[in-house]
Amino acid sequence: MVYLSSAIKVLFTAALLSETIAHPGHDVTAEVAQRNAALKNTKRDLTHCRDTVTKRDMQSKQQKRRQAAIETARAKRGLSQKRRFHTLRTRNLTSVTDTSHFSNLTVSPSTPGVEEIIFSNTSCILAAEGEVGPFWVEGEYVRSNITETQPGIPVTIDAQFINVNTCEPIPELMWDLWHCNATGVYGGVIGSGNGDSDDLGNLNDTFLRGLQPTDEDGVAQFESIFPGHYAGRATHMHVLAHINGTTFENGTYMGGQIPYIGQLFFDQDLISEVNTFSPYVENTIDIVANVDDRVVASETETGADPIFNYVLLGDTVDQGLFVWIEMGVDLTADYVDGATAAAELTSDGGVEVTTTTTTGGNSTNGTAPSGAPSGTAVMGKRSVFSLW
Ligand SMILES: *[C@@H]1O[C@H](CO)[C@@H](O)[C@H](O)[C@H]1NC(C)=O
Ligand SMILES: *[C@@H]1O[C@H](CO)[C@@H](O)[C@H](O)[C@H]1NC(C)=O
Ligand SMILES: *[C@@H]1O[C@H](CO)[C@@H](O)[C@H](O)[C@H]1NC(C)=O
Ligand SMILES: *[C@@H]1O[C@H](CO)[C@@H](O)[C@H](O)[C@H]1NC(C)=O
Ligand SMILES: *[C@@H]1O[C@H](CO)[C@@H](O)[C@H](O)[C@H]1NC(C)=O
Ligand SMILES: *[C@@H]1O[C@H](CO)[C@@H](O)[C@H](O)[C@H]1NC(C)=O
Ligand SMILES: *[C@@H]1O[C@H](CO)[C@@H](O)[C@H](O)[C@H]1NC(C)=O
Ligand SMILES: *[C@@H]1O[C@H](CO)[C@@H](O)[C@H](O)[C@H]1NC(C)=O
Ligand SMILES: *[C@@H]1O[C@H](CO)[C@@H](O)[C@H](O)[C@H]1NC(C)=O
Ligand SMILES: CC(=O)N[C@H]1CO[C@H](CO)[C@@H](O)[C@@H]1O
Repeated sequence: MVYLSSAIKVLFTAALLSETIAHPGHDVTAEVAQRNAALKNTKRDLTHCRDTVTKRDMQSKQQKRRQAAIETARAKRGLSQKRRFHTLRTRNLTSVTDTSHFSNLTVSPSTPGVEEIIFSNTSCILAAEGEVGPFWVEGEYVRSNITETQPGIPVTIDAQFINVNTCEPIPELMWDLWHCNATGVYGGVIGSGNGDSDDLGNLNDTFLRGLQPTDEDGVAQFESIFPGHYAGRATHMHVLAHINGTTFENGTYMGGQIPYIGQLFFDQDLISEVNTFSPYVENTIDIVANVDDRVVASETETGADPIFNYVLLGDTVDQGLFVWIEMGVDLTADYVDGATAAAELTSDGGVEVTTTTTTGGNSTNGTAPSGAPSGTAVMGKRSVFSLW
C-alpha cells in the first residue's frame, strides 16, 4: 500500500525517495532507472509523422469524426449544436501552459483548405509518457461511462492513439483511464492524502476508473466528470495503454504489454472556471497550477502537449465539455515493470497490492528493458519520481 509522506509538496529525487518514504515492499529505484533508460530512446512527438498523416487525410478525417462525436454529446444532453474547431502550436512548458486549448476556431469540415488550417501546425500534439502515480488499480471494468454516482461537470473524453513508428492509428489498444473525483479523492485505493484513509470501504469503489478499446481509427471515448484536485498536484487524469491483455467474462481486463503511461491536463483558466461550481468550489485544498506541476514540466520537456483540447457543449462550462487529445505510442516499449498498481479489483472486491514486481535487479543499473524502443529523439533527464 502507498502511504504518502506529510511532506507531500516536496519534490523528491528518486534516490531520496526510495530511502525515505514509507512504502512497504516497493522500491521505486529500479522503476525509475528503467523508465529513464527506456524513455531516453523513445520518439517524443509526432513531428516526423506529419507528412504521412497529412497525405493520408487522417487529420481531416479525425476532425470530422470529432465533430460528429461532439454533436452526439450535445444531442445526448439536449444542447444546441455549434461548430468549433481548434489548432495547436506547442513546444515547451511556457508555450503549452500559455496556449489556450479552448477551441473556437470557426471552420467546418467543408471549409476550403480545412486540412491545412487545422493540421498544418498540429504536428506536436501528443502527450509524452509520464508517471503511473500511486493510484492505479489493476483489473477494472471495460466500460465507457465511469461516472457512477460522482457529482461534477460532465465530460466526454476522446483520444486517438498513434503509433510513433508507423504514424498509423493503433486499433485494439486498451485505454485505461482513472482520475480523482470533484473533491480530489480516488476510488479503489486507501492512502493518506486520498480522502479519509480510515474508510476501508473505498477499496471496493470503482468510480472514475475504467477501460475502453480503441476502434480501427485508434480512437476511444469515455464519459466522466471533470476531475478535482488534491494536495501537491495540478488537476489531471491518468492514462495507461495495454495491448494483448485479457478481457474476462466478468467484464474486467488484466495483463498484456504496457507501451504507454501518461498524465493529461487541462487549461488553467478552464480549471479556474470549473472551480467556481459546486462541488468543486467546496474543495479547499491549495491549487497547484500547471506551470508549477512537476509532471506537466517533465511531459512538456521535449515539446509534447499533454493538455486536453476542449469545447463547451453548451454555453457555460457547467453544461459539459468535450475534451480530446492524441497520444503517440511506441508499441515496442513495455513499461509493465514500471506500472505499479496500488490495488487490484478482484471477485473479492478491491485488494491492496503490498509488494510489487521489479525486474529481478537487472533494471537497477538503468539498462532499458528488453523490447525497449529504439529511436533517435532524446529527452531530458528525469531525476524526479513521485509517489502521487
Ligand atoms: C517556449 O516557446 C515559446 C514559443 O515558441 C518561445 O518564445 C520561448 O522562447 C520558449 N521557451 C523556452 C524556454 O524554450
Ligand atoms: C477564441 O478564444 C480566445 C480565448 O478564449 C479569445 O481570446 C478569442 O477572442 C476567441 N475568438 C473568437 C473568434 O471567438
Ligand atoms: C453516465 O452515467 C451517469 C450515472 O449513471 C449518468 O448520470 C450519465 O447521464 C451518463 N452519461 C452519459 C453521457 O450517458
Ligand atoms: C469523493 O469521494 C469521497 C470518497 O468516497 C467522498 O467522501 C466525497 O464525498 C466524494 N466527493 C464528492 C464531491 O462527492
Ligand atoms: C468489498 O467487497 C467484497 C466482495 O463484494 C466484500 O466481501 C467485502 O466485505 C467488501 N469490503 C468492504 C470493506 O466493504
Ligand atoms: C498484440 O496487439 C497488437 C496491437 O493491437 C496486434 O497488432 C498484435 O497482433 C497482437 N499480438 C498478439 C500476439 O496478439
Ligand atoms: C474477473 O474475472 C477474473 C478472471 O476470472 C478474476 O481474476 C477477477 O478477480 C474477476 N474480477 C471481478 C471484479 O470479479
Ligand atoms: C540478469 O542479468 C544476468 C546477467 O546479465 C542474467 O543471467 C539474468 O538472467 C538476468 N536476470 C533477469 C531477471 O533478467
Ligand atoms: C546492467 O545490466 C545489463 C543487463 O543485465 C548487463 O548486461 C550489464 O552488464 C549491467 N551493467 C552494469 C554496470 O552492471
Ligand atoms: C496555417 C498555418 O498557420 N500555417 C503555419 C504553420 O507553421 C508554419 C511554420 O511555423 C508557418 O509557416 C505556417 O504559416
